[in-house]
Amino acid sequence: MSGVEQVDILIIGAGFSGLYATYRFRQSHNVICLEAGDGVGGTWYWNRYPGARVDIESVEYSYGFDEELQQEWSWPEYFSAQPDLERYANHVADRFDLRRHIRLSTRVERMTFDEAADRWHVHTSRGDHIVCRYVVAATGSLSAANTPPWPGRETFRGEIYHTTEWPRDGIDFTGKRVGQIGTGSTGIQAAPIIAREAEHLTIFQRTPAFSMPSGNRPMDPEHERDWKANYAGRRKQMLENYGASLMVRPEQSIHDCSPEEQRAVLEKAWNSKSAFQLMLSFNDIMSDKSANDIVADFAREKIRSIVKDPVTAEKLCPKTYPIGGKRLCIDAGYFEMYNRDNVSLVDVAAAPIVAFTEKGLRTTDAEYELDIIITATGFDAVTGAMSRIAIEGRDGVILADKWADGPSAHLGLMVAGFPNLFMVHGPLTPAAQAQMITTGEWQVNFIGRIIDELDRDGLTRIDATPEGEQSWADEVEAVSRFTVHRLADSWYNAKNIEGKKGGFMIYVGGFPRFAQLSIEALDQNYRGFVRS
Ligand code: NA7
Repeated sequence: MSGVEQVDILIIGAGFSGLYATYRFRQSHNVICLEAGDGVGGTWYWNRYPGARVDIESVEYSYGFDEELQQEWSWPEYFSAQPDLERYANHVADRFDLRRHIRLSTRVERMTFDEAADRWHVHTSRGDHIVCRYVVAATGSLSAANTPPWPGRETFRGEIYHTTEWPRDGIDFTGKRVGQIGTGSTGIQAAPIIAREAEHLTIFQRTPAFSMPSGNRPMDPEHERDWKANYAGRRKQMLENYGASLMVRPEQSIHDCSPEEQRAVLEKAWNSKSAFQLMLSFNDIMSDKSANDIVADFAREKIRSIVKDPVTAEKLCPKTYPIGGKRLCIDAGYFEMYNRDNVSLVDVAAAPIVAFTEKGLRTTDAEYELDIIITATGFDAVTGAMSRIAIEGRDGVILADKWADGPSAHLGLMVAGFPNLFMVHGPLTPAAQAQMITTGEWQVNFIGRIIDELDRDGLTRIDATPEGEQSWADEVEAVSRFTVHRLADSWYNAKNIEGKKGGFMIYVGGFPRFAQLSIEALDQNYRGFVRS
């Protein structure tokens, strides 16, 4: 036996998009799906930190490809917790008999394109060598951990965990002095739960976050029945909205309202039990800085009214970027947590962390003694997962080198010089701006159309052209000019990691425009692509 396996389509990742790709492509092709984890679910497999929960309603954040699945599955809460999402991923893998195509605990390490044969050679951590016609990379936009660069990690006598590499058996915080670095969506979810267990929790904050209460609650059976009676229409409607969700912006400008009217609308949104409603209160919050300022003032007022110590409250008030400029966080008792005696806040923007020490963490002005350190420091987002695989395309070009100054990808789908390699939720797609499961299904179906048409036309290769990449880069840049995202440093624009280059990592023109331009490119004789 040569040890070399042959398949038509190789899928990387058994997260929600990878699972659907496995389902979709095995109907017409021979497929294999490789997954680094020892279970399916991707994001919802790895992120098992306490409080991990989706911030989109689960009736929306779920698959729409199979009506029976929609009808039989029940979400226990409005915003599902990680264990329920992981359970759902496992259910889907079993129900559709996907496991026989999935190889777990198998990390793709290296891939090379054979130009003479139009085949990818894929090598894994377990020594597999698989040759395939197409690769579908469903590697996730938030899957490569961003680990703080400080020296001394090996000298620390306690334990260190990144939130996205959480041990399956959990962590016992009882009686422990815990330090948590990072106050993004993840940190804000985890901290209140850790605080309840730990002897003391010290939060190391570089930038304070805007957050609104999630309003999560047990599923109302009437709400569930209503969704189940209308799923087909609603899924279709979702794809017609900016965020591939039924959450929509009203027509009204904040400037058309009196201060009293503004306040009443914002107060209603804050208490709406509908995450993100605050950002959807008026039509201009995300595009007009002066409109945004009014909402940001409102959110800061809320922080000051919740946090009793005025010095702590002031430190928690974001003042350097617009609300929603970084993704709005959704919390369950985050600001209230600072009223506990066993929680303290350290401003590491004023005195940055410089090292791990034997006893804990050292900043420029103090040392903090800790038993457990949690790094809730986010991700080498969007490009990290692909750049960490040695992907060699045409003429020996390595993908990470090509992306050294920032990612390029025509329609966020294909990189010129890397034929037959498709990305789902790749760089320059509406990742995180649009509900990921539904748009992942859409992108997999779009890739399906491309492969079917290659087969139909007797062709074996598709590549993006440099002109295609440039036209998409221009579109990504043009639409980003109209949003307040430009005014915040975040993983959206590669500014969450020192030294990382690149402009806008995601497409902020909305899902319908993204989909329309993608379809038009194919309809117009594969504009921006070359097929052979
Ligand atoms: P985020 O949103 O990137 O947040 C990471 C947090 O970690 C944020 O507060 C960062 O501060 C902080 N951070 C990162 N590096 C450092 C260093 N070196 N020193 C101090 N603090 C640091 O990641 P999340 O995991 O919370 O959320 C990611 C997405 O998941 C989110 O957008 C949702 O879509 C779901 P900073 O703000 O950069 O100053």
